[in-house]
Order: sequence, then C-alpha cells, then structure tokens
Amino acid sequence: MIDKDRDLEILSTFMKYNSVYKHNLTMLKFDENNWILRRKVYKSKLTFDYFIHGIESGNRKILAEAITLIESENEKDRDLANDIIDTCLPKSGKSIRIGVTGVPGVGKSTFIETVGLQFLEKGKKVAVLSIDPSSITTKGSILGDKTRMELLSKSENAFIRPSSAGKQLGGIAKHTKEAMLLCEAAGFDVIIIETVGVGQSETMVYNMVDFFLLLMLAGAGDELQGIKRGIMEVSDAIVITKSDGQNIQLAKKAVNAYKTALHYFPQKNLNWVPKVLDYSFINKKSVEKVVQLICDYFSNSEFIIHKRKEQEKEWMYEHFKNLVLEDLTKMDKNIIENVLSDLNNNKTNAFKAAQILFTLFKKNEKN
Ligand SMILES: Nc1nc2c(ncn2[C@@H]2O[C@H](COP(=O)(O)OP(=O)(O)OP(=O)(O)O)[C@@H](O)[C@H]2O)c(=O)[nH]1
Ligand SMILES: [Mg+2]
Repeated sequence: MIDKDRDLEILSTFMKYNSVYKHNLTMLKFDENNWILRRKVYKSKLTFDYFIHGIESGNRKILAEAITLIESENEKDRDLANDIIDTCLPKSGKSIRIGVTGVPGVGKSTFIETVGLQFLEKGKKVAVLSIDPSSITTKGSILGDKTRMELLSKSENAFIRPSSAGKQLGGIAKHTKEAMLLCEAAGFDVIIIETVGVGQSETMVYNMVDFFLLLMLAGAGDELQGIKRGIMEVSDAIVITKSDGQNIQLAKKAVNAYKTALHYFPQKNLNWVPKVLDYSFINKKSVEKVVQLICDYFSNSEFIIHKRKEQEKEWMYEHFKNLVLEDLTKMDKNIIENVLSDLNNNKTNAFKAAQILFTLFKKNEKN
C-alpha cells in the first residue's frame, strides 16, 4: 500500500532541510511505480540530510542518534553511517582531544566534570565520551549509570555519551573515534574520553587523543591500582586525585614519588616533559592548575598536528589488519582447519602456520 499522505509529510520535512529540492514538487504528479522508486531515494536522502543538518547545527539529540547509528551492528545501517562520517570528516579535527584513565573509583568522572565545567566557563563546548570495557562482558553499559555528570549534563554546551555494549573492544574504540569526529563536526571544542585503566582500552584511547592523562590515588601502590608500567610511560600527565582533608600530605608525597619514577622512563616526546600534580575537586586552585597544564600542552599546535598524523597511520594499519582478518574468516573453512590441525599436532609452529595461511590467503584473493 502506498501512503501518499505519509510521503507528502516526509517530502515536506525533507524540503525544510534542503530548499534545493523544492523544484522536485513536480514529482507529486508521478505515476505510482515511479513514486515507489523515487520514494526510496528521497527517504534515504531525507535521513542523510536530517543527520548532517542536525550535526552541523550542533543539535545534541540528532548527534546522539547519529552515534547510535554508527554503533549499530546492523549491516543495513553501515552505508548511511559511513556516508555521515565521510561528510563530517572535513569539518572535524578542530577540537582538543583529551584521554582520562585510572582505576575504578579514582575520580575520573568527577575530574572530567570539574575540568569540563572550567572549559565551559571559558566559553568552550565540551563533549565527553566513555569507553567501558566491562560492557563487553556485561552486555550493558555499567558506566552508563555511573557517568551521570550532573552539572555538566545540565549545560547546553556539553554532550555526554557512554559507550554502548559491543562485541569487541576494537569495535568500541573504532566507534568512539568515529563518535569523536561527529562531535567535532558538531562544533565541540573539547573532547574528553574516559576509560577505566585496567585493560587494553587505554592503549586505544591513547591512540586517539592528543593529551593522555592518568589519574592515581595516593597511598595505594601501582600494583594495587592495577596500572601497568606502560600506561605511566605514555601518560602526558599524572594527577593524584582526592588531595583534600587528611589525604593532602599523602597526595603531596605521591606527587614526589611519581616525579622521581617518571625520571626513569625514556622521554617519548621532546616537546613535553610529563608533569605530576595533585588535585581535589573541592580545591578550585588545584583545578585551575590542571586546566592551565592542559592549556600549556596545547599551546604547541605543530607538535599536535604531527602526533595526529602518526596516530592516523596507526589507525590505518590497525584497520587494514582488521579488514584482512575479516576476509580471512570468509576463506574456505577446510583450509583453515587443515592449518590448525597441523598446528595442533605439532607438525608446524605458529609462525610457519601464519605464513602458510597468509600464502593461501593471497592465492585465494587472486582467484
Ligand atoms: N574527597 C574527594 N572525593 C572525590 C574526589 N573526586 C572524586 N571523589 C569521590 O570518589 C568517588 C568516585 O568518583 P568517580 O568520579 O565516580 O570515580 P570514577 O573513576 O569515575 O569511577 P568509575 O567510573 O567507577 O571508574 C565518588 O564518591 C566521588 O565523590 C576528590 O577530589 N576528593
Ligand atoms: Mg566514572
């Protein structure tokens, strides 16, 4: 059944977004077959324009809907999602990208809200995205409930979005990167990505932000906090949280200890020596110091441009690997089974097996 009234409604909404198509009113005179065909084209165009117009005008509701579309595992949504990302790409890249990690309860969300409010005061628009690795096992976003940054979420100039549950961390990270691009196209000046620093997610976040910040508790050993040495090594700053009340002395001590520890790491960046600070969300001065530190870091824009180019290279290789792996799963199952059986029976080792698989894969590609 063709519902012409509904189509007219769609068409008029569509024209609201794109006056260029006004002349297409003539399409109303089409016969029914033509109508069905064109209706499909116009509907998809309508959706595309709806998203692009919404994102470009900074509409947070539509931005959230676009991110949901990107996260969708439905193949049908992929083309539209990719079109939206491609269109937003030239308008992205103008924000400062900050990653915040640390063990559960260290105070990440509080920190992001406190620092985020400072940026709002400076007239900036702030978007917060969260990666929660536990959502993979729990099939739900635990962080969703915990991420309520009450004050920040009340502001029209802030956007808060927890990651949805996904099948793999790699997938969530990819979606987060794409979500970040959309937020940038929507005019957000500061993007803050929160992740729990006890797994692999922080490495992925590190690869998509300009400034990587590790939050630590005073008085708990590194091992106790489950923080790997590698994370400390790549951090641009370490902030000791909850430096208030009876905790101040401990926090100051921790600052010195981490400063000393950082001396032993090779300097990864000639333009920046990692800093260590203590902070409390109730101590405005300490918050201002952290914000100042972030602003200092971003004063060297040339270095940031270089860093982003290196990150893009990493993402390209990572994505390339994923595409090859995806293709590999489409290969004849028997071929893979044979190689796996040889590996299982000690007839080959992992490196040789990978080489054999790769040769067969390339042959398969040619055919
Ligand atoms: N005294 C004090 N408490 C703080 C400070 N920052 C955070 N907290 C408290 O620490 C608890 C955990 O804070 P969150 O910001 O939710 O910590 P989180 O790291 O985001 O936790 P997860 O999302 O579970 O990983 C809350 O009860 C906060 O009120 C601080 O500077 N001082
Ligand atoms: Mg949190």
